[in-house]
Amino acid sequence: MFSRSEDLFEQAVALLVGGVNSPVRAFKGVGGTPVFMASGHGSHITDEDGNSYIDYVLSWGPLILGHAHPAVVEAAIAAVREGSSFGAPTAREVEMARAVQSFYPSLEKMRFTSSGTEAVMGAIRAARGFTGRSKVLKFEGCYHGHADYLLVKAGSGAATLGAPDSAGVPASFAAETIVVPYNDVKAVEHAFAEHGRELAAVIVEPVAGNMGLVLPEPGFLDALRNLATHFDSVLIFDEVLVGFRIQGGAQGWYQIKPDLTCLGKVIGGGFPVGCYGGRREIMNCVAPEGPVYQAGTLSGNPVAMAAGLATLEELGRPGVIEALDSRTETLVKGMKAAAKAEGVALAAVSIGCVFGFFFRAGAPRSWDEVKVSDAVRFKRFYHAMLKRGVYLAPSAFESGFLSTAHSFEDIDKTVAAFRESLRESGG
Ligand code: KE4
Repeated sequence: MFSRSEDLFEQAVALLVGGVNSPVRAFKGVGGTPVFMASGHGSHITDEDGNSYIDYVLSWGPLILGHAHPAVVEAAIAAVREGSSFGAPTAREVEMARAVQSFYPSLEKMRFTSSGTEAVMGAIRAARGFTGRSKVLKFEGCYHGHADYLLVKAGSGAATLGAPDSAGVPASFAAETIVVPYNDVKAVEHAFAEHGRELAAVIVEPVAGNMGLVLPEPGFLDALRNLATHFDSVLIFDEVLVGFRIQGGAQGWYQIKPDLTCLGKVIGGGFPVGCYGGRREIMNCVAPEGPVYQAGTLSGNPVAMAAGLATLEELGRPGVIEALDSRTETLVKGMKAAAKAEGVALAAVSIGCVFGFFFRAGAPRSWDEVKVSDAVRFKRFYHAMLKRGVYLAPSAFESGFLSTAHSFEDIDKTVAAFRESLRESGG
């Protein structure tokens, strides 16, 4: 079933660290050989052995229209035919900024980058430059890319590998980062009481998608907003993962206006992209307007902008996002019903078109509650689903994503596979 992937993996590990170009792809969280993908169309992805899967990873979120959507493919081809990069300003970047601002009005001014990590680095540096302070408050289990000072009790691949605190990060860097549990208002109040006037920024995934899917409890985001305002710290919403997957973004959904927002994934339509932006007076600290330097050879790349614009155009069509949310709800309802029928303790959650599930009773509120879910069972379950043609993130600490290409037939098949896999992975 996977002989070509096994052969390729053997070659890959001799050349690429762990055989992959991003750790979470290495299947360390689920065991076995990573599946090498060859193509994707709509809601399906096909591996090098010809096995086809309903894809809920979607390149870790970007492919909200599914694989190889005609509008995105045509836009990218048309763009690349006119040149792949200029290292000069282009009309498309202006058009893209206007499109992003129409979805996210809080981005008064913005800057495009080539990854979410760079967007977060830019936002943090702008906050430090604007406030003249150095400390940053983050939350356990949240992942904001691989910048040194944020690889402290991080989620996603760092949590999957059991290395939430990366080697190679000088203690002096980590010392500038204060970490408290997600959803713990008392801990945040305490951190501000102790360090408030030293805090340049509070960065949060307003909906946490990198420890599985953990939703903010009522009052949590309000507390961050009020405390950041009171202590003149910059509130940064990292919406790289949930951006455009929740109507109005997490900031619109929960009606909390951050000072800066980080975006990525969806706005590149599958091409390298990131974006940070927000209050004009903060963003005007960034070069060439101000003294905070941030740059990038391929920032605002014309092909990525074209693919992103095509994506946002499709997404903005009437009823598209609502239909996507409704299918996501249908999927999660089916998961819950399957778990109930099989007598399995399962917490399944969704918001917009992002979902997550945990082998435990009750939706977790924090990393401490996530990490006690049954990750061993998840490993057995993961391979049972893979065998049945459903491709999930190879980690218990990631979220799942739907696209506009996922049909109700896909969802029915997924729910049937879910129930069989619960049974098979039991014990
Ligand atoms: P990138 O540098 O990977 O484009 O974005 C970093 C990032 C920043 N903020 C949030 C909330 C993110 O989720 C991410 C990246 N997400 C992970 C998956 N959860 C990327 C997958 C990977 O690392 O291979």
